[in-house]
Amino acid sequence: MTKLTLPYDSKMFDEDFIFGVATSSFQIEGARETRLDCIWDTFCAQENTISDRSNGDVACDHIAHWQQDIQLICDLGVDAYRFSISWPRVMHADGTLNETGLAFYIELIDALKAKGKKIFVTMYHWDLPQYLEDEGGWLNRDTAYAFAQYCDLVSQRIGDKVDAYTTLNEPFCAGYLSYEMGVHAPGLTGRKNGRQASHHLLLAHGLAMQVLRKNCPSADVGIVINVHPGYALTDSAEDIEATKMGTDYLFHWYIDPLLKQSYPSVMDKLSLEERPDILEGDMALIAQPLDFIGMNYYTRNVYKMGDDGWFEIVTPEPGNLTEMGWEIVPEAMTKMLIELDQQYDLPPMYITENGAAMPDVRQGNRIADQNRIDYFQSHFVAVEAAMEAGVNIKGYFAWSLMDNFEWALGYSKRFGLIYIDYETQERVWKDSAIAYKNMLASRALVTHE
Ligand code: GCO
Repeated sequence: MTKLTLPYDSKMFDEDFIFGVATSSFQIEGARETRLDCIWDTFCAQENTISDRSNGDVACDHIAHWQQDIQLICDLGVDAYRFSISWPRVMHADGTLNETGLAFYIELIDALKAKGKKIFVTMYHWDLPQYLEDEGGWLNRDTAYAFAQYCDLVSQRIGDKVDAYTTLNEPFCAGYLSYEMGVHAPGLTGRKNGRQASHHLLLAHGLAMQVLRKNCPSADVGIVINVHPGYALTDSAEDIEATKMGTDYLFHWYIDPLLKQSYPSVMDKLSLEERPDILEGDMALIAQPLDFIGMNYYTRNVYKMGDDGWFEIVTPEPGNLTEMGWEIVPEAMTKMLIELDQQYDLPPMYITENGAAMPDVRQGNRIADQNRIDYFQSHFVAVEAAMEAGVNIKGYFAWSLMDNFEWALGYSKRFGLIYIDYETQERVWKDSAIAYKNMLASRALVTHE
């Protein structure tokens, strides 16, 4: 097994650079009977939504195994744990707190704190309570206010125990994949739906920023977005135009409102009926000052112009792909980080997710995932190169602590450092977990001047 290494003088070895692991509530928790239903429960129960027809009822049964999972986090030697709070676990449908649900997170946070871990809490990783979806979900503007209220009640209680709050994880997925493409819960389609849901998500972010800042003055507050750097299939003017359209529509749509108080000009290509309803003052509300921005990076998108004058994403050729069919292009990560730094007045950044699904095979108690180690290694080099170029990156979180429910692909894709045997709930260290642990331990040998 080759190791994960960083050069001795790596900026990622700086004392204040944080390494972590990340998860999300619906993907790991299970124990569905102890919370309200969310849109993913409903979606999973429909036909042809989840490739292996699975659901989140049990998942990694983290609610029962959380102490063991904290021990894994400690044994890995990471500095920080990024997880999300399940809205339907901590709130009742009448808008009051569910004390039992909240007690779970308080115990989890206190135990992590006692071990000296930094806590990065995500308030929304896509598990919208079904009772809110019944009222229109993210198509209903009131959902943004309900989100702010949930953030208010929860943060009054966990307040400054948390080092960093993230309002939303990936509004692109929660808006576009869920309300426009229909591939994520609640499975709606249409441009108007996607754009409107995305706008309300961003509005929810702005409202929650204000609340979290007020309640938790010593915590950092920000948002996590996913980035897909765009590349043109050919250097034809059409493909270059398609790349700009695609990148604007799928990526800048979610970052421009935060940092520039506007939507990108691809909005002009939409008919009036397809554009989101935006009320006066919304854009200013969305563009709250951020303490940090989290970037989730996995791959790039290659675009070509479609016959209808709209962009198309080109499926990558077989070869250098992960199990998701995603192309492995670490240099696109460096290029994108540097370009973003030039294009925007960015707050400090974290890489809040990066990792790979691989065709893991368990042989006894060994999972020899050299391919995942190689993925991490090449992306460490990519982050390092961006930092060398002057980009302010404060930390890196591997996705994911353990194998989990990969949304529409169910349990068929494994992203974990730790392998989960879903029959027995046994946790098994993959080679990549051992390599990550060893790399983190090697930091102790580095002296800081
Ligand atoms: C996302 C989510 C994670 C996914 C991961 C792999 O980026 O889509 O934050 O929940 O599991 O990214 O697809």
